[in-house]
This record gives sequence, C-alpha cells and structure tokens, in this order.
Amino acid sequence: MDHGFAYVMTGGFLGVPFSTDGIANKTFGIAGISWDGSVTNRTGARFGPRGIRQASHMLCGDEHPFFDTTPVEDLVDLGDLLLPNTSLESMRKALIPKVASLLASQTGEQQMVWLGGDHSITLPLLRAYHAHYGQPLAVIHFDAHCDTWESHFGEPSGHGTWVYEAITEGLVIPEGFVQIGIRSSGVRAAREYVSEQGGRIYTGRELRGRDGAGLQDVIDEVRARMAKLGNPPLYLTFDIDALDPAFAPGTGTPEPGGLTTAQAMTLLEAWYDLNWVGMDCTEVAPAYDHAELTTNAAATLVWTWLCGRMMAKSEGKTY
Ligand SMILES: [Mn+2]
Repeated sequence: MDHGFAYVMTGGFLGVPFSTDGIANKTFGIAGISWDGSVTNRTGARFGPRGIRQASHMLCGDEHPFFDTTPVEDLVDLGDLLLPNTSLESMRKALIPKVASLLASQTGEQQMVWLGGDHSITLPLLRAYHAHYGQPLAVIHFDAHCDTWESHFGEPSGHGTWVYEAITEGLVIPEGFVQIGIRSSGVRAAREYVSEQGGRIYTGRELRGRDGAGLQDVIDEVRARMAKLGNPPLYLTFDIDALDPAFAPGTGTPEPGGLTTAQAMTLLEAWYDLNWVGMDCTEVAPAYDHAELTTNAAATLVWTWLCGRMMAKSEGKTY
C-alpha cells in the first residue's frame, strides 16, 4: 500500500503533479523563481520554492476552513523556471519571455503564483504583467522593507529597488500602491516614497496589536482605494519578512516588530474578492528557518490566496 505522507516529496505545491505544459486546462499555475543573487544580507532564498512546496503538503488533504474549498483539482505546478544564476540582468532577460509566454497562454480566470526567490524577481514580473494587461497595475505589497531605494549599493537594481523602479517606469498606479508592515531602518525619503507618490503605507508600528475587528478600517480603506481607481488589475507581492521573525525567521533580512501570520491571514481572507491577477511570495530562506515556521506560513498564505480566488470564482465575483 502506498502512503503519501506530508514528508514525502512526490509532487509540487499541494502535492499536485509537476507539468511542463503551462496552465493548460487548470485554473492556477505555480512556478518557482529560484534566484537570490540580489540580496543584501543572508542568501538562501533560491531554496524558497522547494521549502514552500514541501510545507504545502500538509495543506492538500481537505477544504480550507474559511472558504470551504480546495484548489487541488484546479492547480498545476510548473516547477522552477530554468534560469541563469550569473547576473541579475541575465536572469531577468531569461525570465521575462518565460513569464510573458505563461501569461499569454492564460485564458479567462487563469492566474499564476510565483514562488521566490529574492524580491528582485517582482520587477520583471510587473514588467510582464504591465505588457500583458496593457495598463499599470495596483499592488498590495507586504514587506518589512519599503524597497524604494534608488540604487542597490551602486548597482542600478537589486531586491530593494523594485518599488522605485516600478513606479518610475509606470508599471504600477502610484495611488493603487499599498504597503503593509514597513518598519526597517532607512532614510525618510525612501520610507515615505510610496505615500509621497499617492499610495498608502501601513507601517509595522501602525498595525501593532491589531487583528480581527481591529483591522477592519485597513480592510475597508484598501477596498475603497481600489474601488475609487475602478478596481484595476491587482497584484499581490508578499515578502515573507513582513511577518515578525517570531513567525518567519527563515528569511534574509529579518526585522523585529512585524505582523503575525494571523494578521496577514485576516487581511488576505478579507480581500479575497478584489480584482487579483496574480501573486508572488518572496524571500523565504529555509536555511535560517526553525521548525518550518516560515515555509509553513508562506505555504498557508499562498493557499489562502488560492482558496480565496476559488471562492470569488464560485460567487461569480469577476471584474
Ligand atoms: Mn523585505
């Protein structure tokens, strides 16, 4: 008798089989972008996708307790994209056509989830989404770091510059850019850049000790902000270091004073029916993890987003 226990690695995210045929007839595709050549401090996010996949195997058994659904039958895992690890420029040059081709093959409600990798992967992803949709995107950006630095220690681009680059390149709608959990040290101009551009920053400090009904104003404000903009295509980028190191120690640049996993789940559950078009989860570095706290959190957040999409779809909530 065969036993598919959670610790046996026989499949991709949620245990689904790996495929090389694109999203095909499924609703969701998962792909890993195992790049960590742009980090500032500890390396290791290249092992994020496999860590998240392994942790996700505890989630595939049955339905989500809030959404009463499971994406297992609607999901395909495309494995990790085959990319050079020589330079950021070479990696991005190879990545963009792969992403563009996957987006071009999307029909209807099909959507991708990208598993990082450090946060420098989000800029080429946004370039591809911007080209695909032919319009700038709204973004909800969970992170301890503002990622608005104008250079990466003398280099033009890194894992802490992509927000600045995405805004200056016109890939995103500045007023539709929402940051959650920001708290790292940094010059004020960088820390406040997004709000100076018309976006909204919910700092780690602002969110301390707030969950459940305590987050309702955040939930409502973001919904209202998106509605006011006409609910443009909305992208979720979740840097796992938005969570407090107590909940996600396995990351390259941990910052104390962050969100609980539960706070992040409350927000993602509440925003399940926004006009999402895709998501990534970045900066998971399993080598610094303890007891798989971080990979479990990342897998659960991705699963929550997917189950929310399933729920929105079943309710006919399309834009
Ligand atoms: Mn970060």
